[in-house]
Amino acid sequence: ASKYKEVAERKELYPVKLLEKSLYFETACLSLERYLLRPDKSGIIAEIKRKSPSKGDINPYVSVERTSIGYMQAGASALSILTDGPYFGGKNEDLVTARKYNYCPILRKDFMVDEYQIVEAKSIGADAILLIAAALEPARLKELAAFARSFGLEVLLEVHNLEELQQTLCDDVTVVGVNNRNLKTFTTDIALSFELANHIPAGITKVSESGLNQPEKLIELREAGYNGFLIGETFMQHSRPERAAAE
Ligand code: IGP
Repeated sequence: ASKYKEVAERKELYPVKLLEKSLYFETACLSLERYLLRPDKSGIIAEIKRKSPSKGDINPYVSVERTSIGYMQAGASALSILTDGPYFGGKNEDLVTARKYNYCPILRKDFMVDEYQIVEAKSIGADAILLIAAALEPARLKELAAFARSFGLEVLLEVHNLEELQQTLCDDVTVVGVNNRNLKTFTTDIALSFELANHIPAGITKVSESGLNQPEKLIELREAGYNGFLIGETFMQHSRPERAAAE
């Protein structure tokens, strides 16, 4: 609910008319899906996350420049930048910074509830947005997905179970992320990714999200059909996350 208030406040400060002047509206988005499927890349979506509700501070003073450049040098396929302030200590400027130094798809990671945030995502240079099935009515999620597509932004649809998947999958979604983190207990279990793998239609690009801390598991997940691996904490808990990503 606090997101709605935050969005209303920003709308006042930076009306859509102003956002639309951003030069990024003249730039085509890079396809997250295409980068995940590139055979010369790892499939890793490397995340910048300063803190989280489950862990508290992880790396509050991280350098977005150094970390994002290092992630890409280490072979990441894409970047995930948390822009939510209250829970994750992120900000829009983090994405702007990552954009400035990297040529790769960038996922804006936030709780999207309003069209305004999608215009904003495009205006700061994002290539893809996250839509969380657990946080939106299915019809509303599909509306937001179509709106995002109208700007060329790709949608990563995040699900936690079969029901969410079946209710929200639509033509505007090309990438589905299975979040291994249980939102009630905050614990992660990769078994969920293996369970849901066969229920995601062929032709949809599959991403496993959260709790990925063993290289062997990425290999197993790839064998199960996953092309993408969203990794935050495993990298961010190191003082130099980009070095952890290179290992
Ligand atoms: C990364 P982890 O366990 O590697 O730090 O997880 C990512 O999956 C997680 O940050 C995430 C997230 C989200 C954060 C997944 N979905 C939605 C905020 C909102």
